[in-house]
Amino acid sequence: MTRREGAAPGVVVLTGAGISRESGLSTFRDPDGIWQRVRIEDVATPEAFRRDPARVQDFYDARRAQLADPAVGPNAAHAALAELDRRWPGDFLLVTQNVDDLHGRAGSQRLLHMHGELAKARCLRCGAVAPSPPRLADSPACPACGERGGLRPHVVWFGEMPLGMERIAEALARCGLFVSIGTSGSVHPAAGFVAEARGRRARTVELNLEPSEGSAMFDEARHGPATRLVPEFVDALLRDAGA
Ligand code: BV8
Repeated sequence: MTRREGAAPGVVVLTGAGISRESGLSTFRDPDGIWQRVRIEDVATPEAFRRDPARVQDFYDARRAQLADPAVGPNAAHAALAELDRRWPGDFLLVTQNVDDLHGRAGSQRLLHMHGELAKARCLRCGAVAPSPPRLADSPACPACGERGGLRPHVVWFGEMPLGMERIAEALARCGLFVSIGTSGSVHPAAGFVAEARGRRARTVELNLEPSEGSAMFDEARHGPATRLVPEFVDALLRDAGA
């Protein structure tokens, strides 16, 4: 990466469940993945929540409880992206599909959770978003309006509009480098971001354990565990930028 006229290009990073795999969290579509154990239609759609709210709350309560496990924490890939955020001299945005809190705990600041966050709950009555109680299945009261039993996970289900799409579109329109890390490229609209970046002549790089569904769209693809690939990539990027 050479610096253009002294201005560092804008960087957009997209992450998926693969970046949290070495922290002990399951991915979705690997052989031991979450969607191999439960069906999306049963736990991750508004229809599922209307049909059987207890089952959906239990599904997210169990995943939220994992985040409280002392054995689960940010890994070297999360830490490297937080360092890139701190030191990159140009525009930077980390867009994550993940609902875990590991990027934030690693120190990432310019961070956007496009599929929401397990650690937050949203009130169906007043719309307030606040830190989630450990278990929503117990129908806790909304801290803003006091309504009991009206809290849902602040997570984007299938068929719901992802969060921050305007900010993401602006960042992709301005970026000179798009890096996709730990995602199978099977969920839209995130899977389409590489095409948007290419359309703006950005350099596109995939760092993933194995080729994703969209691998052919990337200028460059490196395959291996994120805890090895991401620190290496970030070190080289910062070195080339003189940052
Ligand atoms: C919407 C939160 C419209 C919930 C999630 C176009 C074409 C086809 C379908 C659609 C389309 N447009 C819309 C759709 C429908 C749908 C969709 O994409 N369906 C797919 C399944 C076909 N999309 C939607 O419904 C989206 N909404 O479009 O709304 C709209 C418009 C107007 C008004 C209203 C609505 C919403 C999608 C968001 C759903 N919520 N997450 C939760 O977490 O429970 S998405 C879900 O998949 C996951 O949560 C995850 O975030 C996401 C992506 O998965 P990945 O992160 O990629 O994980 P995966 O396991 O698949 O892959 C892991 C990768 O890591 C693998 O490649 C593996 O090799 C790699 N890996 C493993 N270990 C490592 C590693 N890499 C590095 N190191 C390692 N150690």
